[in-house]
Amino acid sequence: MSTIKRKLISFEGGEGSGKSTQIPLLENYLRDRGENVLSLREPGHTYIGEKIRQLLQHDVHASDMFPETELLLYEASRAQLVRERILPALAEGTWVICDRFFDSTTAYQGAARKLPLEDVQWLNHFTVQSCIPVLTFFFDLPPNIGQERAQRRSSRPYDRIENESLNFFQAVREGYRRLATDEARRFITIDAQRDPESIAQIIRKSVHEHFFS
Ligand code: Z5A
Repeated sequence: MSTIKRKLISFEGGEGSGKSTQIPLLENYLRDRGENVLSLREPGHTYIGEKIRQLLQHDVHASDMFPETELLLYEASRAQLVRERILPALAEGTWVICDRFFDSTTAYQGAARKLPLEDVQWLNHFTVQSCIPVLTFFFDLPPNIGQERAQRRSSRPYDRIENESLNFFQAVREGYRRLATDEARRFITIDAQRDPESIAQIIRKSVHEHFFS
């Protein structure tokens, strides 16, 4: 059980906040130290999870999805990912870096969709049990800046979640900020408007302090 707690790190934040830019840099840092690393994203990264991701984000016939259905689909994808990929990797001593994990559900389905927080948290717990990150980096960014960045990066049409209003994404950000305050020992808030290299330095320093010193 101590292995499970030791090497799981999650990256959280709104769209375009820089998570996928930073994850490979942390991977390189750990590999340079001789560590094995597995990076995963949510939803997805299992056969079942990728089917769920397609349904959640890109299926044009799924636009009338109810919030409760959405919540359960994210949890179903995560339940598969934890058991099929994360726990076996942790058991063999591999580091696991998750691009989103259960805090996304608290922020998006809890704070923004306004599903009852105690139900969301109960389901999160049911899904991951003791598989909880030691460290969670929260990339804090005004949502309009995240949207501009994401638009600049790709000209593909918005997916079902990206189509939500700015108010929705503001509620997501507030949800994350509450989590970061409530779980201050696990969360490290990063000002995502900083330049990528200084963010990478903060992440390396935090990982070093938490795991190697
Ligand atoms: N979701 C949910 O509702 N409930 C859940 O439980 C879970 C997920 C697990 C998954 O999105 C969607 O599912 C997500 C929440 C919901 N929807 N939204 N919104 P996804 O996997 O498709 O994508 P994402 O997680 O939102 O990530 P993203 O849009 O790819 O953003 P990112 O990875 O954080 O950002 P990035 O790709 O690293 O950077 C974006 C651009 O900014 C890029 O051009 C970079 O070069 C640039 N960038 C990066 N860092 C910087 C800095 N520091 N300065 C300036 N520019 C930068």
